Amino acid sequence: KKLNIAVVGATGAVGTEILKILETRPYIQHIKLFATERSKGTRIRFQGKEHQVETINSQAFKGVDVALFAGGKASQEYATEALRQGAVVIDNSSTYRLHDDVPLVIPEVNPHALNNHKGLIANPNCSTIIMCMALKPIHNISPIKRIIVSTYQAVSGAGKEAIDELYEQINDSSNIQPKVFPHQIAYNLIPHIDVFQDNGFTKEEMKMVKETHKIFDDKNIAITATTVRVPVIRSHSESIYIETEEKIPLPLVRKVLADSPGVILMDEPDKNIYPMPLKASDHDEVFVGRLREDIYNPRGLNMWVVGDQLRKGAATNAVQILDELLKRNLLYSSHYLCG
Ligand code: 2RA
Repeated sequence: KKLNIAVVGATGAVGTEILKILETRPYIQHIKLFATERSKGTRIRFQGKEHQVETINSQAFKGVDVALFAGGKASQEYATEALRQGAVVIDNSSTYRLHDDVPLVIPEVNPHALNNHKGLIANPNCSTIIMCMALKPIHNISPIKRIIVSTYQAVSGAGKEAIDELYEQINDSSNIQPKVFPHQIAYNLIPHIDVFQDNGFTKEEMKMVKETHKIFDDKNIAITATTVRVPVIRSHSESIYIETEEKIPLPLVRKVLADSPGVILMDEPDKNIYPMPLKASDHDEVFVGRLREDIYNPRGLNMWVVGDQLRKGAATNAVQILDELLKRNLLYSSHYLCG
């Protein structure tokens, strides 16, 4: 059976990528595109047909098999309504990620979490996905006990307006009035992503802690994160230090990473080859390089990881969740089950 799909937030930075990836999938019968009032009426070509972007109405999800929410406020307002109308929901917002009955899934890492889904599946935060893709193959050899991560996050992680803001500031630096970011982002770094929490960390930093615990099903990993916005258009980079329970020889780390689906080992420093945002952009894989054993701790390992956060960090992962649901024959919503 082919599917009726809805994409909510179809005209935003993540929504646009979701459509690009869905375009390649053979299982779509019909697509409905939703966005806010501002984008109403926009025409988008998808699989050879023109579609008009609509705003969500009370019957929006009738007959929809799967609704992909690109993120933001729409999830809070409409995800449960989509479920009620019988759709399986794949949600890219942070709203439901930590709910006990909502699987938080990276298909290469914890696909089994889908088995008991109740209709709503959450897509993890972009920086979390990128980190977990690089770390899970290592965690499988010897459990990771400690993670210290600093991120270098592209402006597109904050949406389309954020990209415009960076270009505007570069084009005219005489009159800068930050709107999306709390400070000028051009020629600057901002060590502040999402809101500050009582413990001094930002919500983005705590997402990396809590979501990784849930995805790895291991609350004992001591994780500390510093998340930084950088004036890069696309692809997040992460400097990651880990400590494993046992020492893992570096050649073995290289081998498991090179063999991991969705990961590309890019680590030939003698040839100036290492991951960079410009190289990773528009790719679905996560790139890992600069692998080196810590000088002071034989169980310590440093690495540099880069991934396109709009692709594997958001859209690709969401569509892969749908692929995985189909593969496992798990495409039903709780509403459907209850009749
Ligand atoms: C960011 N992690 O880059 C966010 C997007 N979900 O701002």
